[in-house]
Amino acid sequence: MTIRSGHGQWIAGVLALGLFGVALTGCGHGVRLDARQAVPIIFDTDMGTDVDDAGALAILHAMADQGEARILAAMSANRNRWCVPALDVINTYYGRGDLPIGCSRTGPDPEQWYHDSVGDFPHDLKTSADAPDAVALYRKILAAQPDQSVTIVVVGWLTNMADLLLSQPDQYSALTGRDLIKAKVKALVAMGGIWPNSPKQEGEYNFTMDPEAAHTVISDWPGKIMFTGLGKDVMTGSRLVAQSAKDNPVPAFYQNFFKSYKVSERSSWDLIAVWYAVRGLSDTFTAVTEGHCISQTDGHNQWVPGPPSNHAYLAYKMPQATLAAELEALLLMPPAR
Ligand SMILES: [Ca+2]
Repeated sequence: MTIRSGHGQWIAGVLALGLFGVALTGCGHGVRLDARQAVPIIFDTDMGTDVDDAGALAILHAMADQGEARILAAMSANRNRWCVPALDVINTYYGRGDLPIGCSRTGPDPEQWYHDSVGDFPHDLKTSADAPDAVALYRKILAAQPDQSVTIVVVGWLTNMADLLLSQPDQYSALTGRDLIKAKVKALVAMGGIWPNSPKQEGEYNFTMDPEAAHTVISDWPGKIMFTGLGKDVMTGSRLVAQSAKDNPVPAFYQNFFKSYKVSERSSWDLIAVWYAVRGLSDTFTAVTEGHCISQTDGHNQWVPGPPSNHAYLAYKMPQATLAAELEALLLMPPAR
């Protein structure tokens, strides 16, 4: 089972701020969000080891349907054969079956439970090997985008980010990976880490699954990174499973997870990362910006207070129950198609 430690030390501290958040959210999202331009975004996942990845991609599609995001691609850091078909199933349900999908050729390869439902829903990529190498696809897409425009949200291991950073000029760009990131990427949002500090020798799952990649990105990424470790106590999925349309694959994935682990709802780590990547801090979160993160090659992370750096991490402002209800409402939004 995927075990990810939480953020309990912050909860008491943010409750008072959260009450303030309720008042602000009462006015609804329409006015505020209509004023924003659609965020060009690449979704990067370890799809298949937990179910919040499916929920995260679902709400990204829902926000794209509302004009808040423009999805450029979905990428898997997990090499497992079922990951790309699972992504394709969700993209197809939301009317974006032709969205580019890339898959790591170097990442870990765990297989859990997605294949129980993939075959029940329309898709045309039958195995992860049918998708191009994620790094090549990143380079192709980034090279074609305006400068400083792309947000990358990683809700899994940092495998593809490390491989992109270390990539060399190719047919898509004469730039190295580092220079291509500097030119094109506006922000990296990375779900990972325990903030401000993980216990020694006990890093968070997304860092420890590929600790060298996490260490490379934390130490050497040439741009801004927002780390998000929030979500353990933001529970979603139960209304989705109870109320969603039968042709929606996402509740089927949640049901598989619930059955496997004998639970009826799931934490929302990855959904929160996507929400922030599209909507920003808004009245939902605050950011801790004064300091920087150092990591070790075993995947644990430490926050060193000091002057602002290219690192920040996210803290709650909205109460977690309110956030859970808003995430579930996005999960239940029918596709615009
Ligand atoms: Ca994930």
